[in-house]
Amino acid sequence: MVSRLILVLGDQLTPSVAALTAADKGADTVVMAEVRDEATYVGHHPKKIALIFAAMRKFAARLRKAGWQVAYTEYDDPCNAGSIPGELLRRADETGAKEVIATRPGEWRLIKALENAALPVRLLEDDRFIASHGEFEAWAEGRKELRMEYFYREMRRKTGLLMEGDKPAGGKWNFDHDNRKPAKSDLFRQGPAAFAPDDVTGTVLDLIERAFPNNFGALRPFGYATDEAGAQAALDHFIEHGLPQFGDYQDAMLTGDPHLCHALISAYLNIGLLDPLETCQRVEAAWAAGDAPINAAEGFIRQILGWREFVRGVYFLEGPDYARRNRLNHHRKLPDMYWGGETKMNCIAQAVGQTRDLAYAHHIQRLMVTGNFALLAGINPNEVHEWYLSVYIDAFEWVEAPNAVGMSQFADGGVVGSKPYVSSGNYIDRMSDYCAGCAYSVKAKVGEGACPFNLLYWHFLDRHRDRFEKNPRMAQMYRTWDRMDAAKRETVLEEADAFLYRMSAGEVV
Ligand code: FAD
Ligand code: DLZ
Ligand code: SF4
Repeated sequence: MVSRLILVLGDQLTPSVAALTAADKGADTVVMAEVRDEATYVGHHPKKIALIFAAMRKFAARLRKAGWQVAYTEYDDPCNAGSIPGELLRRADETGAKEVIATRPGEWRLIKALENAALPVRLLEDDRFIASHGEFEAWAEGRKELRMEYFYREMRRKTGLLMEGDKPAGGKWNFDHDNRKPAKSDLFRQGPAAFAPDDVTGTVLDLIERAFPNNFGALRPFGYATDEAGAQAALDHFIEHGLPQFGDYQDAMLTGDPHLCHALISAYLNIGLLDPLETCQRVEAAWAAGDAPINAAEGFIRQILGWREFVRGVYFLEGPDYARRNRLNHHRKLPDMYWGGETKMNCIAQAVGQTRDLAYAHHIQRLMVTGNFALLAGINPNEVHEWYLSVYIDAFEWVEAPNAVGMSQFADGGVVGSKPYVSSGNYIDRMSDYCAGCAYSVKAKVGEGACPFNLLYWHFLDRHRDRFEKNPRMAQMYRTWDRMDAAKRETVLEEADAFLYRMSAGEVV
């Protein structure tokens, strides 16, 4: 029998991934490759490249130990063809293979590259998700609007997670209302699990340091797990220490505590070291054992069973142009402060600073600080998208684009969310301690030192009045704006314009 090539990508590190399940261990050759094209399609955070390369190397070793023939290409191998299709071709020449079996990648760019490869590639559905593409499409069919909440309920029914018969456990589908406590610095938290780099990871860190010296972000210290056992240990750590308070403090932000009670497992889920359904089942079991309250377990399970599955469905349903949409016609350049440039806005400095150091920021920092500001300031969503795709350890387009382009920038015109996530400085002040250490005053609505979020919030509503005025969820905001004294409204808009002008001119704002 002629051998086939079995492609395993850097985010497909699951022993039961579709291409491996379809392969013949005795005859086929697994192809894994660290390549320039994947490492540079955006300027990934060095920690992200390190995680992927180290986890790929360990996964290849694991496959070899289990009896697989693995052709693995390291980044600095002089024969490295530099791209996934190039490496497939090279390995086909070596082995005489005439066909490739691959699990469908999580990005249209790479799907197209494989479809156009010089040898036939059979793409299998990636079934490491709770909902198949077919199920999502069937659910979406004929709906005027796609709303996560309804999809999530379907998924609860399908999996039986947190269900008592056909009723949701605790009597409610969604406990979000109980999940909005601001954190205080005396809240006791264990901190995240940290993993000292072993020899494999250490070698990769040295490579990344040499090969990507100018990428935004700190490579060291590196504390991420790089194999399945480590990822499971990180999940155990979260269930024991973070989950009980996850619900209460899900939206909170605190200086000096980037993680609070969050799980830090998105990267492990996204590269295949953790299984989403098993992760939800572990959390459900903790709740059933009395180790976590319902608002925590439901809040957490909703993120994975609801949001994660929903955004993946949207990305593939909407098609290859999704990540490039710009329905609000925003064209301003992403300011330097997103790349660590100086800013007087403490909330942005905190969110960007920890992103640079850790390749991590939690959901509310991404949505209501960096995302909110970019949307209010009218930044080009393509640049915002590339930024999110670059700087986070967990960023893969199928999950990043619906969150960044859709949920956070409303650039999809309302596919992911029914209204834009915008807020003035009040929200940030309520949920964090950032404003106390800021050069601006969150209480000041206009004038010297007024918080830019306060000015830009009204500027955003005013410039998009035609689109949002009739949205019932935004009517109240427009009523408040309209009740404001006309002279004050004019001042707000003038000051917002002046702020944007100064920001775009490169002044430190
Ligand atoms: P927790 O808060 O502990 O949540 C648990 C898990 O739920 C996460 O690990 C993640 O797998 C899942 N989850 C939570 N929220 C979402 C969501 N909105 N969409 C999908 N899954 C979710 N998540 C990514 O995995 N990759 C991305 O590239 C990404 N980009 C984002 C960009 C923006 C602008 C925003 C607003 C959100 C983005 N998210 C992304 C979602 C979310 O911020 C991260 O999943 C989360 O912060 C990861 O940290 P955690 O593991 O500590 O999550
Ligand atoms: C993100 C990434 C990086 C940085 N490097 C590689 C690589 O060298 N080889 C590889 O197989 N995969 C890598 N990846 C993950 C891919 O970019 C990912 O599979 C696609 O973006 C689809 O999700
Ligand atoms: Fe951010 Fe405004 Fe608060 Fe400063 S005052 S931290 S800019 S919300």
